[in-house]
Amino acid sequence: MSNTGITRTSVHPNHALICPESHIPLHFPELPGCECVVLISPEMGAKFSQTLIQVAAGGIARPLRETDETFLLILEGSVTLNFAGEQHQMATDDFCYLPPGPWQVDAAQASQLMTFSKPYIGTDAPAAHFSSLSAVPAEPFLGDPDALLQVLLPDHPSYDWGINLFQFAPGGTLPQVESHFMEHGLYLLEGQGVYRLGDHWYPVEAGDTIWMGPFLPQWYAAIGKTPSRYIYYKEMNRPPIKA
Ligand code: UGY
Ligand code: MN
Repeated sequence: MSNTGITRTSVHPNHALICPESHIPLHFPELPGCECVVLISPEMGAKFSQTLIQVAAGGIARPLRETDETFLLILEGSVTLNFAGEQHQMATDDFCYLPPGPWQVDAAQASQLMTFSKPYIGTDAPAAHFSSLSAVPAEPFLGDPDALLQVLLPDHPSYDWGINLFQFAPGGTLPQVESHFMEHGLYLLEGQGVYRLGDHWYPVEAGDTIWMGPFLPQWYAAIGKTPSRYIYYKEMNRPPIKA
């Protein structure tokens, strides 16, 4: 993009759109060979973090905070994930849930990862869970075949979050303008659309990140000639802080 001072990135007290042209890669000493872009973090007002990690061949990724639980998706590449003395080979579209504690990713080739992370709410975090996007069934959301939902994590109250994937046919929409206390962190994997966030309507496309704070009115319409897909985090199975 030419250097005109123009960006679609837009940050507000209760929502944010973070676009690739405003990513600032960081190097953390604990993650040798990694460039990290912190897309969403508590500095913004969120109660979780969402991070894009570009691992060079031979690089090592670890939790930035071992007290956090992590959801990790391989956006591209192939890595070995070491957890609790076991090695898991993971490639593009594979994902895992990791409870608080140490883990390590060794990248044999350049790979791109995305993580959601936050302190676990409760005392008995779920065990680690490994799967792949293609292994999870897609169901019509509220009966609409143009909005297919994949629920990526097991339906169990020990999980204090849900990570889901939506696929919209061109012209598909969220069936209502939602407003709920649960936050979202969202990464658009494919396609394009228009996201309503509060009283703003944003054109969005693959590579964009969205933070939605509590009760933010939200709605999505997929436009373009190809399907659009986004992965998102939401709080689950826990009451509001003050019910
Ligand atoms: O699960 C959800 O709240 C979802 N329907 N929200 C969203 O996609 N913005
Ligand atoms: Mn929602």
